[in-house]
Amino acid sequence: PFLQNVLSNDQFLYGTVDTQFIDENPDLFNMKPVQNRAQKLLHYLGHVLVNGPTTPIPVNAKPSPVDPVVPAVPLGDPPTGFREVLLRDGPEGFARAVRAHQGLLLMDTTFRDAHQSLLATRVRTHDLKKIAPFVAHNFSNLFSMENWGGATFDVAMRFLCECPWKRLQELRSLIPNVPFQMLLRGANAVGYTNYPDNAVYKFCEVAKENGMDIFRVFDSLNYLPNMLLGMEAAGSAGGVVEAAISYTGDVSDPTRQKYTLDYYLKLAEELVKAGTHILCIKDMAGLLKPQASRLLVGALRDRFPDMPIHVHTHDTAGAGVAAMLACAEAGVDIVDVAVDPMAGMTSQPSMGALVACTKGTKYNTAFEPSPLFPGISLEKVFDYSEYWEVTRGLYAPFDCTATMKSGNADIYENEIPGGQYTNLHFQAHSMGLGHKFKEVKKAYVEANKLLGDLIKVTPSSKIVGDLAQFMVQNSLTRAEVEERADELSFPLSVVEFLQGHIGIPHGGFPEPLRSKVLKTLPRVEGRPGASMPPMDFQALETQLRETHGDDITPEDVMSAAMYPKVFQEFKEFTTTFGPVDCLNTRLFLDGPKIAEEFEVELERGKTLHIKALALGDLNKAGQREVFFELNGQLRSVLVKDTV
Ligand code: 3PY
Ligand code: ZN
Repeated sequence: PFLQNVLSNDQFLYGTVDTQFIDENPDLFNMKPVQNRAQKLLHYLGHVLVNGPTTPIPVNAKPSPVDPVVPAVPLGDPPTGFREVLLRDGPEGFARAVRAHQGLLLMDTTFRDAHQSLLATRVRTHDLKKIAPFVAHNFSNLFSMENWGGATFDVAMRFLCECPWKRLQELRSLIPNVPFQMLLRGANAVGYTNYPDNAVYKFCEVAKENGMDIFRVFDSLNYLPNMLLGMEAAGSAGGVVEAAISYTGDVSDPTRQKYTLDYYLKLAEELVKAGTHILCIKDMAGLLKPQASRLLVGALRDRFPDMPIHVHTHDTAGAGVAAMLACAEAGVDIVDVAVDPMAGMTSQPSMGALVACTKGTKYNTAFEPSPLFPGISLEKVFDYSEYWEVTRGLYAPFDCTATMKSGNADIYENEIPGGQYTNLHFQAHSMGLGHKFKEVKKAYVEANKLLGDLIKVTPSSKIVGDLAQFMVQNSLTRAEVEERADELSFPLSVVEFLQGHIGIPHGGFPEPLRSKVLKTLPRVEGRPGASMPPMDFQALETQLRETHGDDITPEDVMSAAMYPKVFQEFKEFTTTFGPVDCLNTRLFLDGPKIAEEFEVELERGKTLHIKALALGDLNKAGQREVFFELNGQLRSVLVKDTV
């Protein structure tokens, strides 16, 4: 309002007043609009009280009423870790130090893949921030923490109504000593489809500026041109490039002839030639058996003696710890684990198990190879576990264990990635088709064969899943699909895959299926991003400023570049409901109870004291008045009852 008065005052604008001081100090007018965050949050809480959760809740369970206790952290800076080596010696020096390290290094996936696999990616920054200082102080010797990328970017905005960049910034300031790692879907960045090249480059640049260190780059078809683009983008942003070979099939089974040891070695050769700092085997479905680990890691170790090798797996069948121990014996440098209560089943193998099982061996993480790397203490893993066991309870509405009671060795047949296995299980149960899950998995196998036996990971796994669902819904067998391919209306994702929108699969596209489905539809030749026009970031920024006002950041521009509609809805949501990321998870998901008193910290030193007082009757306009006490004063909000 003040700004408007000044700018509409004729005497001020055109009169003889001396405005030199103001002319010379334009900063005087950098005024933040009144935020009214408290009132917006009351509006949100009132809305949840009246209408229930704003985020879709797949499981009929409430967040646990028990609050996690954060273990104590000593005063002062956390000990130094590998990040110091990285900042000092750069990606090459860092890779050398990792390779030279004696013993087994761990990446902790608790902040990303573990909850993506078990809790539908729903863990909020609020709960990550609380335990972050403990991690910095007690796990300074981790190789890295995976805390970003994959599905977290999309879910943060879409379902948690929080900014993914803010998560990265806040965690970075709380954990300065451990390298951060993200999952980059190559030319798909953090999305489900190919982006123009300049969008992938810019994304990596902004991620690096916000504190990201290591970029695990994969392509869902292991399509080399897409991988090279992602690697180039991560590398030129100054990041550590970890090229990841997505693993499928079984190199220990001589009858499996498509994805052989030779196939993986040749791909690794290309990635090493392209200058990757670290080589990763990304076993997204948990198919890497101990014997296959010995063969694959053993062969890579022989071929690339100086290259750090990192293995990622999922524990769906229950063989994850055995496989990771076999990898360690075969010469791997780093394996992925999750804290015990966030491990197992479709998540990573347990950190505690790996630490305990390697103790006393030369692959140990728990004894002192050097003063800089004192190793991981099992006692500290127990404390970390205690926090997560209770925190996991807050996410009961999303917990896969509501329906899934165990892992399953059938992944060796259906090859479904961990996160997708949980999703499909959820979907089958929520449609009342829980008893048909086996059928869905069988259809997945058939759909994969129809498409020519693909590497299956985001987004190719979704394409296979969409085709499987289509087959189940329409009671189609593989033979029927093949026969009637020219008349069926396939899911869009399948058609686009066959058009070449995500790249070219190993062994080429399935024929005659492709020709029958596409008929005269256009086909993308070669790498999809190469034929896409570059994204105009300047125009995008201008448009965002017009829509949302001037506090658009370069990070916002990247969010909108990746997910235009999701970003738009996220901005609209927070404009109405304020910074809901400040609410604790129970309040965010389920709202307060009447008479409940609680605190909301908006920022350091600015805390709201709120009490939910009462819910009014329905008025003629279909609204209810919700009464609160805010910092001792009575406030009310009117909420439309939509239930
Ligand atoms: C992702 O792309 O999100 C994955 O976790 C793939 O494994
Ligand atoms: Zn994974």
